[in-house]
Amino acid sequence: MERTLILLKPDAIQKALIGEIISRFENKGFKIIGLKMIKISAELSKEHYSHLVSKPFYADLEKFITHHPVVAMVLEGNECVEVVRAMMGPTNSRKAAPGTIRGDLSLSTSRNIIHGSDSKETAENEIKRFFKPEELFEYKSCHMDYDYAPDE
Ligand code: DAT
Ligand code: MG
Repeated sequence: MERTLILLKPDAIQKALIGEIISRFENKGFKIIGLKMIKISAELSKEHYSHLVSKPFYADLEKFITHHPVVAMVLEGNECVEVVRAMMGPTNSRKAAPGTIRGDLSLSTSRNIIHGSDSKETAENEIKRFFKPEELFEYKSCHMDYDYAPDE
């Protein structure tokens, strides 16, 4: 089953949106198989945002993401990488459609509430970066108790 890494960024936590966002993923049908609050180190930030370290906004991004707690989460579900990216909306929250997480909860690009892996390959690397194998859990979810669709 496909997995993806989510970070609820400091702005989501400061705006008391943790429950709101987790509810969206639970309601959609994704299974939370890992969940924790962490502080990201400068080293981890540079690794996670290696595609952005040379950008002019990187210093602000690193300061923002390392000075405050974030919530890290692994979701599991059919095609969850792509579905979560659609639920998030694009990087610039002002361009994100109403109904998406960024579209409903932010007006910003640099403070855009949430990170979600952008491909299956990235997701595998990011999950290993943020979670030890023993921090991920297998359990029976309520979706197994109803007559769910065969592709669900
Ligand atoms: P995404 O988070 O949608 O995958 P990304 O990987 O290109 O986008 O960038 C990672 C984060 O870096 C993004 O969520 C917010 C910040 N960022 C990206 N482009 C930015 C910009 N032009 N100005 C300020 N911050 C930016
Ligand atoms: Mg990205």
